[in-house]
Amino acid sequence: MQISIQIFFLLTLFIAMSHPVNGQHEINYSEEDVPAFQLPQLLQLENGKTVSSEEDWIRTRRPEILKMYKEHVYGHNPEVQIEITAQLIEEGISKAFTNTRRKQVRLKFENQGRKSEALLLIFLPLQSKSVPIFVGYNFYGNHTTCDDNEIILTSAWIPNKPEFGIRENKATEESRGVRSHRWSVQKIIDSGFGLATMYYGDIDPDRNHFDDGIHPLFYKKGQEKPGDNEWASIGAWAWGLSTALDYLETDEALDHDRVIVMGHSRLGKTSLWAGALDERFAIVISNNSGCGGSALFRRKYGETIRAINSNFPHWFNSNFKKFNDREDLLPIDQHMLIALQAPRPVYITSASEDLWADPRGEYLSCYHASDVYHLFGRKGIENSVFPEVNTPIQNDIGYHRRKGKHDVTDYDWQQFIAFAKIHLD
Ligand code: GTR
Repeated sequence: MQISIQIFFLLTLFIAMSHPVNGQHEINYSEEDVPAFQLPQLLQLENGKTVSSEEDWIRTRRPEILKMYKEHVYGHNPEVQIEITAQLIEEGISKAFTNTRRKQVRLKFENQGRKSEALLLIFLPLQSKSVPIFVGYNFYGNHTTCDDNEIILTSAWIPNKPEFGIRENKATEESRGVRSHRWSVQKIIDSGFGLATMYYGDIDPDRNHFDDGIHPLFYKKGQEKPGDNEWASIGAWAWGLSTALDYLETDEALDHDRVIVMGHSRLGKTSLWAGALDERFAIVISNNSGCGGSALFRRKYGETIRAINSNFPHWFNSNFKKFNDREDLLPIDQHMLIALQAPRPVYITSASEDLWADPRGEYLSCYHASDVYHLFGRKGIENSVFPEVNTPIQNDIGYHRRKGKHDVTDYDWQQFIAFAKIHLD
């Protein structure tokens, strides 16, 4: 008896160790262990008919896919209208760069006595009209994106990062410029583009709370958190990008038809979702976005649905948790999210060492999305063979796999600028 209890205990321990909880279990990094899978049909309507024209796609298939994403993954954005005001609160020549103008705008959100606000930082070439502009979120506050001392510190909650001088969840002077390597501001300006950035936590702090940020402004009476099929954090961040775009469209210096949304990692998932919801974004760029971004869920390589839902339960809607370990039951996969950008140019990147994000899965999504681009007479990713590192493809679907780690580098910006120049000129 004693022995069998011991064996039972050991067996339980063994099972627990091979299936650790908290989303870290069964992470696969071997191509050989990628399961055989079938992707949901991109070009088959729910009634079984095949999509064969642009019209079929625009009128029927695209709305079908968008609805599935809202229902099962990122959530429906609420239909409530809130009050939004924008105020230009600072303007000047930036001493951190040459030939660069800076503007700072406070966006204020209000509904039924609840308030929240965000700071939008804009850099523009000094002498210019009709400037195309990149817009994207930053992770630690606008002041971390460069060494410009005039940038106003956010008052929103920030995750602590002692090595950046961020303690007690507050922006500090010490953290100015700590993320400047990720923002090639001078290069962007010298190439004739503007850059607008906003701290994503100004819209919704990245923590598993739904009583802060923008969500509570949209609640019905008595509501305390979003419903199972409603937006979570990625949905809110995507909404914030559209709100920033509403403001940019009022700025006469900008070309409103050439606004490019760019995001990295969780914010690259967000840029794809923002581009799917809001077709005013002329180009969509998603850098190293991995699981829930550009990577195919069904490959189960690197981060999985269970892992992401365990570590970040607030990113996707509650319905999405039903697909933990059940990827095959999802009615969508991420080639469809990329296809939702069509026919606009979309650029996806991977980093060679960023296996958690599944670089090959990110590439294959682009490849499988291409049929929709073909409907519009555009060129997607035409070859399923994984390209070498640092060999960008600049078709209407663009892609590169940069050598190195999960990050945004000057090399990435060089390709984004080149891509924008090819497709927007
Ligand atoms: C990781 C997460 C990824 C990615 C990344 C990031 O921890 O698992 O999906 O979003 O964070 O945003 O930096």
